[in-house]
Amino acid sequence: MSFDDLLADDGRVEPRDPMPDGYRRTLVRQIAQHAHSEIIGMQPEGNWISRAPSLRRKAILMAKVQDEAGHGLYLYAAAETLGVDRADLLDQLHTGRQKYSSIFNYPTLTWADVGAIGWLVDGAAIVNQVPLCRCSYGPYARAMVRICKEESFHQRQGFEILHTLSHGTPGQRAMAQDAVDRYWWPALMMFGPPDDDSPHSAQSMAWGIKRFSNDDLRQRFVDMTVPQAEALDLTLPDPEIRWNDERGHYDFGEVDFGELTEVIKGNGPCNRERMAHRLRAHEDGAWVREAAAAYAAKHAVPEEGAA
Ligand code: FAQ
Repeated sequence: MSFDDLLADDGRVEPRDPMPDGYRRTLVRQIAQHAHSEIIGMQPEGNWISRAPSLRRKAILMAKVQDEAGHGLYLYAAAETLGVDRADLLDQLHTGRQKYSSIFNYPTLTWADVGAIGWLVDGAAIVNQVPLCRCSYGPYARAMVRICKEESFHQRQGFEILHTLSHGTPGQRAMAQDAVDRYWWPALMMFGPPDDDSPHSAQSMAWGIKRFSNDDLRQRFVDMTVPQAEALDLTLPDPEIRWNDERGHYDFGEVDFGELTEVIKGNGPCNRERMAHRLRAHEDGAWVREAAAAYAAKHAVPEEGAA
């Protein structure tokens, strides 16, 4: 079946199928950015592992951060099915030629930020990623199924942290509210620029890579989150949020996309720190990559038909 017929039939494109160069390039760009986000996304929460308020919270947080590493690895593996090399993708991240999500350039100042990341950042990630389980490219879609299951668990974990804090002492409650105040707008920016300013959306939707536009997903996230904020007894820092009966959605205030542009350009509060940490970790891990390569060379299974 041709590429166009396959898409028209809502089929899945597999690695050896013919595909236009632009489709392949778009997938590599998006999957690599997604993988990089998972890996850099370990840093803000990793910052609290040694200071988690109890052994139970520490064990849960370590498991969550490890899950993010796993997500990065499935996604690099999905990108490799498109004929690119993982080392090359990492090099593009390290030299600033490939992006990662803006959200991970914000600091985690208090323990409540770990709750806000779980609730809002994983919550936004789920809204964005559930439709990607139906992405036209098979390996990406299949990776997303497992990732979404784990992200749902992460989101509940963040909600539970905030619920405990918001029903705790006045100081804990204030800490939870402050975290939500700082993370709300950056979470809305995760969905990308508005549809009118999104250069890739139309083509990505035509190719069945993205199933919904950035603004549609942002609205879906607001609609899902407002009732959850009520359940937490916390407020969202936007006085314009109100139910609109006519639209059947919550209205909300204007997102500062100027801030998103600045963060993407490298001028967010933690961009430099995140990249410096990432580079250091990569250099420190050189011996592991060398050992793995030496082991693989020693134990290589000869290909069928080889002498
Ligand atoms: N940050 O034309 P569009 C997670 C870039 S969740 C940085 O709209 P597109 C889980 C975009 O790349 C976070 N850059 O682009 C977790 C493009 O630049 P380019 C990761 C952004 O691709 C939770 C340009 O702006 N999730 O990690 C952002 O159609 C907790 C124009 O934009 C994914 O990556 C941004 N927010 O739509 C981990 C999901 N927004 O490439 C740890 C998959 C846009 O031309 C802890 N990705 N840009 O140089 C997607 O769904 C899409 O790529 C979008 C952007 C929606 C992000």
